[in-house]
Amino acid sequence: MKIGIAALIGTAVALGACGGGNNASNTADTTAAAAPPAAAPAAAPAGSTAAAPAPQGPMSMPAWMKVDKAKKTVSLDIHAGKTPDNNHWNFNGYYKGNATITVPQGYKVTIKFTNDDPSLAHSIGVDSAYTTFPATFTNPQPIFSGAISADPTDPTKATQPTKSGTVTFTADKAGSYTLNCFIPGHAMSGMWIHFDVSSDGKAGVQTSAS
Ligand SMILES: [Cu+2]
Repeated sequence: MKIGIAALIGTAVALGACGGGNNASNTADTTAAAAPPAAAPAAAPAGSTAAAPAPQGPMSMPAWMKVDKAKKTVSLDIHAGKTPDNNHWNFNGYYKGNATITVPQGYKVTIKFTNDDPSLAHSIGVDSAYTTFPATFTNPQPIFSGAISADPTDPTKATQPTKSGTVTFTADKAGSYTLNCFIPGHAMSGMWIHFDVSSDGKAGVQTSAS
């Protein structure tokens, strides 16, 4: 995953340098030179999906999300392949960034992750806020310690159909992230949603109108 991030940063820097043409050229040159040139070709694997804009709708609290403000805990009941949408490659029916889960900073989050896809294994974890996803993840490290399901990249060992597991972590850093599957090709094909950690106590789910 580190390679993926470096590649994405490299691309962003390159795009900025190309599109800029302004008085920041010295800075851009310096930054571009610092990025490893080898990263560029791997930046945009064929078929990767561009990020959908984060949903701007009202925040609601679905039955699958429970927040205890006194205990500072959030429980999420998330099913991979809950609907047939996107070839079952979805979380509670959401995919390609068409939902945002927001939890308050400092809360302990427990995800009960169940795989309803009849045929394929899936995984879940909190990752960087990608704009495009790599085809494969190598030893992915979640944003928060523990925030990833077991054997997340291995189709034979990740969460199998009808199985479930629990992912527990503390959302100790506010920001915008993604919740995605790490099986090769899945996130790239849309198996991801937004995951925000709020610094102001906000909690809930927003979805894009469809
Ligand atoms: Cu998957």
